[in-house]
Amino acid sequence: MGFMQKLADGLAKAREKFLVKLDALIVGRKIDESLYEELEELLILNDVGVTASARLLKHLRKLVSERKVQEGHFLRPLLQEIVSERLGKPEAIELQQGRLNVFLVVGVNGVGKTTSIGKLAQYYREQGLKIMCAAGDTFRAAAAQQLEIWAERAGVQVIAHAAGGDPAAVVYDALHSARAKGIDLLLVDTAGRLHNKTNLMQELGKVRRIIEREAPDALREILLVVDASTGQNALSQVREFAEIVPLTGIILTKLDGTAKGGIVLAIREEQQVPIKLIGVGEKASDLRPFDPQEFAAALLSSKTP
Ligand SMILES: Nc1nc2c(ncn2[C@@H]2O[C@H](COP(=O)(O)OP(=O)(O)OP(=O)(O)O)[C@@H](O)[C@H]2O)c(=O)[nH]1
Ligand SMILES: [Mg+2]
Repeated sequence: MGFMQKLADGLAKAREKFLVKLDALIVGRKIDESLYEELEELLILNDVGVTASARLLKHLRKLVSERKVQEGHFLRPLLQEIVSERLGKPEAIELQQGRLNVFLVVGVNGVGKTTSIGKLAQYYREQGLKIMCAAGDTFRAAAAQQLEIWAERAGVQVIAHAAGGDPAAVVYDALHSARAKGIDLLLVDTAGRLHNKTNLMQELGKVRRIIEREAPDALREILLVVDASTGQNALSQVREFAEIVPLTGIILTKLDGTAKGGIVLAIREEQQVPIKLIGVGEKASDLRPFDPQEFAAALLSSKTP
């Protein structure tokens, strides 16, 4: 199965729900003020958010007048064009060869941090890299075991301490072990934390400082995992985590489970942090680099790939 097909399958819920409504709205109508208003409402209902929807509509009006379009059904390809343009270029994750790279993975409870680390471990292992995972979630009893299951599947080592320990100590040990073993990539899992719990957020700051201190220049990515089905709440998660650690990218998970894909646009328009990876399922191969063009096509193209 090709990538586009898999992505379209992953986005099937969002695609069906949105496209059926979009087509019902635009097909057979003339483009006028009330159509724009209803379209804006539809975008807002699909998690695009008020700010991003307004910008999209402004862009759409401009294209419509430039191209002298009058029929509603032309709006769909125009929207696809606008969405892929506004989402910009893909932002790839790049590793430095021949030295230790560290990814710190953070986010609120249950968004898919551990699963995404498992998927990343498998992906990079298949690329021939030496991978290690650090079980920085010492909070939840079963967290380390969950990581170990993924790691075993991928054939990579996990550094873990007893539950209740200090995550910074786990990370400290993992960094030293990774150095000694010539590891290319260390993936650091962390406990799910609510962004309004100050002490847990401070702990995250500490983990980051340990990495910067023990392995200067190794911290390649600080990835915030966000569940696509949380809607506009995702925006405040990005904002709050970015205040504690300098986020380099977002992993947007569970896009397969949401009937709304609009959060991708809301994040893009309202936050500085790029979406780098998307999760469209629970299998190891269901974590993908985020490609705006492909995403726009999978969501809006009339041709199912
Ligand atoms: N459908 C779908 N499920 C996902 C995806 N990513 C993760 N999940 C599921 O989401 C659930 C939670 O995933 P975890 O990886 O345990 O999340 P977590 O952020 O580590 O959770 P805590 O450690 O408890 O904070 C699991 O059942 C995963 O299989 C995805 O892209 N799509
Ligand atoms: Mg976890």
